Amino acid sequence: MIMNERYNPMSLSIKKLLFLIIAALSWSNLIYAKSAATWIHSDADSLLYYEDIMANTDRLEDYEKARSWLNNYYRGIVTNDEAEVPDYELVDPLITADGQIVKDRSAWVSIRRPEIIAMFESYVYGKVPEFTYDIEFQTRSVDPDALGGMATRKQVSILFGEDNPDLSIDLLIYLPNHVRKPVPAIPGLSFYGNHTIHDDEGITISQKWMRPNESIGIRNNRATEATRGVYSERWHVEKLLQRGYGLVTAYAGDIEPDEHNRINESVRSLAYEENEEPASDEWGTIAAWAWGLSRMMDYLETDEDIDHDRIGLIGHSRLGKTALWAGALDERFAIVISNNSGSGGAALSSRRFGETIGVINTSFPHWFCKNYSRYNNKEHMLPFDQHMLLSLIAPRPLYVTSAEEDLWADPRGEFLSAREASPVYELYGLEGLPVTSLPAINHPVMGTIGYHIRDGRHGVTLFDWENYLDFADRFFKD
Ligand code: GTR
Repeated sequence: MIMNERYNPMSLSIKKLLFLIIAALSWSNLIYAKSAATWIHSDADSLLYYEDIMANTDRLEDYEKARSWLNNYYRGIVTNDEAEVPDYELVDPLITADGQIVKDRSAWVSIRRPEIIAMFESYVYGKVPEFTYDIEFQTRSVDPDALGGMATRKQVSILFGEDNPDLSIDLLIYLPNHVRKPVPAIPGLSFYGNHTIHDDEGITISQKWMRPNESIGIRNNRATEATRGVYSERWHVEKLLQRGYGLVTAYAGDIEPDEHNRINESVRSLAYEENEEPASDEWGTIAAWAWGLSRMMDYLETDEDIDHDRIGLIGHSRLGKTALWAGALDERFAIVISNNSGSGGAALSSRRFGETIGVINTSFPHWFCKNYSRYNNKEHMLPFDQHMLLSLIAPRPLYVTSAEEDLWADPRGEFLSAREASPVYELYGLEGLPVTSLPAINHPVMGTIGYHIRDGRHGVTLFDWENYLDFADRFFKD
């Protein structure tokens, strides 16, 4: 006999039983959830809880919630007070992992330098995986009579093959007309495109995705004509040209857009299958930008108007962090200039002054490799610090700059870092930083490491440029 379940008294009581079991379970779950909430009462517990979610969840909503909780938490414990800087001890760049003292250049080059690079690759910026790619340089335009005849303007695109039609690094190059070629040149990336560095109408306006910024005319994540020249006061193109230097720039977003989860529009996509993600020790955005700078260098080495041995790299802020990492890895950059690079750049992390590792990893989770977040709030466990990044530039000239009011970037921490990189320069018989205590405001000091702290805020000024050019002249001009 076929029974209709709905009318079967036996089945009804089973349902009731089931209902009671489910209700009891949910009730006990409620209690459990409540006690879990009480259990997650201390910041330490919440930290573990949200760090775990941020590292492991696939759900965007949960990720964002965890990221925002962590970011608020880490920002809440930031200090700008010297009295609150914890005791810390810096790792000696000249003692190897197994405790040997590095006494000469050959031990530095063959043992310690590679050890330090490996640490920064595995725990900070991430290593570039092995991959092959096509590369091609295409000259888009040359104007020998730019800026009223003062300069030759070239626009050249670096392309990555037919399979990647949307990927291009578009270079803008100004070369001084009044000096004999080849000229020394200063490459550097920009935040919002080539057309922002000068109001020269010959510069192509970038059509790439950009971070929102109404105040400079970015609409719907795209640059507009209103964006032309908005950052000219950061670049001082004419000043560089007058001093006999060429300027080479590209938009950082050509290499990778500065936003979490835009890896598909970036050079990093060249290394992965669709939906494949970088491993925890593989490159983040800063390392991708640095890789892009090396591809720009590949082009520059083919340009006969530029002296390939006199190319000095500059970067400001997040792009200052990038310049340091690119300069550390790629020794073709003959000088490296870090302008207000701060946390994850020149500033020491263990001082925990201004922006900390926890803050930066939760504000910009894409910048570093995933492993870097192991040191959120755990700076005392770092087996290295940023002075060791600076030491990788040796024996090449390095210039570090701070701004007095830019406490977020920890001016003193940037200075100390430059000072603590000096012993590696001394191994080469060179003077690193010529002073041991923070110089007065607006008083540059220059050894093979140069440093100044200028008055004012985060930014790049004419004063900064004048000192960079004076510094470059010491090494690039007879
Ligand atoms: C800030 C960030 C800094 C610095 C700066 C910039 O928001 O906290 O590390 O890189 O951006 O790039 O302008």
